[in-house]
Amino acid sequence: QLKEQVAKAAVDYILPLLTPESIVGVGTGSTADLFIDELAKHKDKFKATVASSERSTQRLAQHGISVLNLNDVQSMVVYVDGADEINPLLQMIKGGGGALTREKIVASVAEQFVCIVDESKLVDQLGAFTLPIEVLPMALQSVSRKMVALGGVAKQREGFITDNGNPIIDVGGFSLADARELEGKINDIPGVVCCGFFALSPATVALVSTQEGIKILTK
Ligand code: DER
Repeated sequence: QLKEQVAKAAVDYILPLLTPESIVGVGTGSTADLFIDELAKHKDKFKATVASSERSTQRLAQHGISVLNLNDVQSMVVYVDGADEINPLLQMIKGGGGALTREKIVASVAEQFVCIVDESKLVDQLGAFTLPIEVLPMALQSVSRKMVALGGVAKQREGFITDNGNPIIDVGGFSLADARELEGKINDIPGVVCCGFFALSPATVALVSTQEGIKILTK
């Protein structure tokens, strides 16, 4: 129930930020699912949402919450999403659920990124969790070779295609206290659509559910 606790804590955290005109950015994953269910109890307190995946779009719509196209939104007060790992700099690895590209896009439009995790996601070094990289189909092998050259071990995520119609390579073998430089290098590899490092764009705040209750981490 640590995930339920942090999902509820996230709604309590953002409620004071919301007006009837507010747009809320919504992440993807099992924690984000619980956040959506909690948010639905307050759907009269904001205008609409923008979602980071078809999965979250469907769950929001099932609650009768309006989901807008990002192209119709100029700004968003907050983006709420989980992470696979988060370090003390609030840098994350995301993409375990395969939604990293739309997550990074929606997060980039929000005034603040509220990351919701249970304590198992807290790390000092990013990289125990494999790094997802969304690539264009023709670049699967060329990007994999580049990642091996950078010290990684690359494996295509079998039988998976993102909402954007692209495959994902999961790359292990990294251990980084600060992932900004490597994120920049990966972004520059031809064929890379997006990688799961959120180091150049870290969270603003992390709500962490622990056995002793909710911790709020800032940089
Ligand atoms: O795929 C993603 O980026 C998800 O947010 C993931 O990082 C967290 O998923 P979880 O809440 O199911 O652990």
